[in-house]
Amino acid sequence: MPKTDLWFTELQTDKLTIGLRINRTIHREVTEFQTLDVFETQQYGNLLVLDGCVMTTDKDEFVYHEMISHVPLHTHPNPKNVLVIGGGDGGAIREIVKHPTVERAVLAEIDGRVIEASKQYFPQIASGLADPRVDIQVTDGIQYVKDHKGEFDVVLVDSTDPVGPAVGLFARDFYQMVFDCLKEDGLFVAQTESPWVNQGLIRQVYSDIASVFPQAHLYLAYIPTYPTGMWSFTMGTKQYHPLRDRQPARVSGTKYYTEEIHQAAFVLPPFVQELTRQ
Ligand code: SPD
Repeated sequence: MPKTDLWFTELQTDKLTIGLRINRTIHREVTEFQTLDVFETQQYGNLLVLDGCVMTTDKDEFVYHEMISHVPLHTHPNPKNVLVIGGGDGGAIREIVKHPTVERAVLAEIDGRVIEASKQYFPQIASGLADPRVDIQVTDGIQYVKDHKGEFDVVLVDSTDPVGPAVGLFARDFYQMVFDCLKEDGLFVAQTESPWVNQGLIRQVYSDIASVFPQAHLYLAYIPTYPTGMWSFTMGTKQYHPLRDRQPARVSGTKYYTEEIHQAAFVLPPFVQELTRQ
């Protein structure tokens, strides 16, 4: 089949784009909250785009979903109740339910159309949503944490970028609510964008999380379709330390996460370390 000359382009900043050659647009809609597109790319398989921003692709999704899930779940000695805010594609849930300790995994996703489109066009990413331990709540994650105090061992904030419906998920008030919805030894992780192009945001988020939680830790992973490829996650913990309390691997068959990657992810280049200085 001849290669087409159609491209999806994400304007990552006003000076930076990523371009992916596509075969076709598979799906396009405007939901109650955002635009939702699915493209078939030639390099990375199907691509999910919300409000013009790359969310995930078939081929590189495992890096993000393994790292947002297995790092916190291997920091907690016995994670039973886990909450994902956002994450409607189901990738984080798929990784969470691999943990034998997990008894309940709640998905609080504001846009039910993301869940449905993911089941239809990304079945291998959404596969974990069918696990009987999963409780899917189509609801505002901020309201959900307000209403569930002291309930969770681990919370993951698998948000979109800090525009549109996700803006409130990058705020100190929200981190305080997450603190309150965790048990007394709970911990949380949020996806916190690229150290190359979101330095102000990372500095602010790290400082906000450090002002709410006794410990804050930033770690990195390499995700080719996200702006610059270098991606950050920020962890807030009440008690456990991600390196000193790291548990032996409880899951097998991961394609990015290993015990060594867990340790190495917290080793930061000085220009990233600098973003965590108060
Ligand atoms: N610009 C990329 C930010 C995407 C973060 N969330 C991705 C959702 C995948 N579950």
